[in-house]
Amino acid sequence: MLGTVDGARREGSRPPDVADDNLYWTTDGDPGTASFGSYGTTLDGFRDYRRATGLDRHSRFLDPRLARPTAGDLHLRAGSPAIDSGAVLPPVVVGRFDVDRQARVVGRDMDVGADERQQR
Ligand SMILES: [Ca+2]
Repeated sequence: MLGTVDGARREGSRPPDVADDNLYWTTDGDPGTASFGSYGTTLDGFRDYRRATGLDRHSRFLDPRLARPTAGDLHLRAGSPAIDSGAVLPPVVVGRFDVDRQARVVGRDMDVGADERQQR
């Protein structure tokens, strides 16, 4: 659940200045086996990636509790660590609606990712 930084994409030669407050997960749930691509280099392991890049200081590696990811349903289930833990960004950056064209903020804060869980 990582967004892109337009400036970094244009630059193309260095990692983004800011990547933080993300939620990462792999199908095996092991942060040590996660691979992170960074401008031609692959870094293995969540801890090593953060150490090498200085990015994602406050990001977490947790099961996001997606509804049915193997069926392509990436909605958040109750108890997801993504709920109400998104970075506070203005609507001009994230829009007013989530991926389902529903309210972008429900509850205390924005959820991490494209979906905003509508049920409380
Ligand atoms: Ca929320």
